[in-house]
Amino acid sequence: MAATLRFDVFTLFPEVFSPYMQTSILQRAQASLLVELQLHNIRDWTADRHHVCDDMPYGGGGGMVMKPEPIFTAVEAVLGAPPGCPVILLTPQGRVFTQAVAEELSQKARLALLCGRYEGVDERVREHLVTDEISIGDYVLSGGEVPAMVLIDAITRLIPGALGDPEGAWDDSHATGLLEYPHYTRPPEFRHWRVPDILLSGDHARIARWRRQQALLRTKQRRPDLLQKANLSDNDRDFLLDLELQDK
Ligand code: 9D3
Repeated sequence: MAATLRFDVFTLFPEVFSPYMQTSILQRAQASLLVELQLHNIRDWTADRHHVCDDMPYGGGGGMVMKPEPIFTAVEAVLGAPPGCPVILLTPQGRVFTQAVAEELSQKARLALLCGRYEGVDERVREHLVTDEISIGDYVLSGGEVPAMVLIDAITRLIPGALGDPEGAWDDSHATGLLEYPHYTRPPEFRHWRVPDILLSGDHARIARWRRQQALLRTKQRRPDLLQKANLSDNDRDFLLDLELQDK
């Protein structure tokens, strides 16, 4: 089988990707040719003796800006001009990455991920090379490498066959729109803390109902915003109404 999704990552720090890409799910997805990852060091595409990738901002001010030439040269050498696939810039100014964005991107055959460093990239890269800009949330990181790994991880999990268990992706909290119910494993008692009896009962219908209610309770307590969009049954709504009455 051919690779179903190919990532081309353009970065000044390719070495930070390898250890994470060797962890179980990502490693297996690559071994089974469901995803392919190619790392490209932008510095390899500089034309000057000192391999300079950054320069001072026109107009002054602090910080440095990534130069356009090595980025255009790298991306066009690997993907052609114009590139025939999305070129995603990881930037604090992008649209926020969500499970819905991961699902959208998992449909593509190839994705180029461009990791910014310093204060950012020359605006001509955004205007004439980049097709999409993504942020992973409102906090300040040092560059786009960790965000690129976040995308690769979340997108790879959505490729059919990437998880050992074909049901695996379905039960994920953000796939159902609710937070997860609590999990327990052996031993049944640890430091006098017991696993809830219902989980030991073998009554699968009651267990399923308990888990659903725990998921609803947690979501209401911690992420009430998620309940607005969640797919709720009449039973779910009854349970949530009861919670309001009891004020749990
Ligand atoms: C503190 C510097 N900021 C104001 C002058 C601008 C800024 C530039 C570059 C802030 C962060 C970065 C580096 N971050 C990323 O490249 C980045 C990022 C992030 O910081 N948070 C969430 N998602 C992303 S995606 C890329």
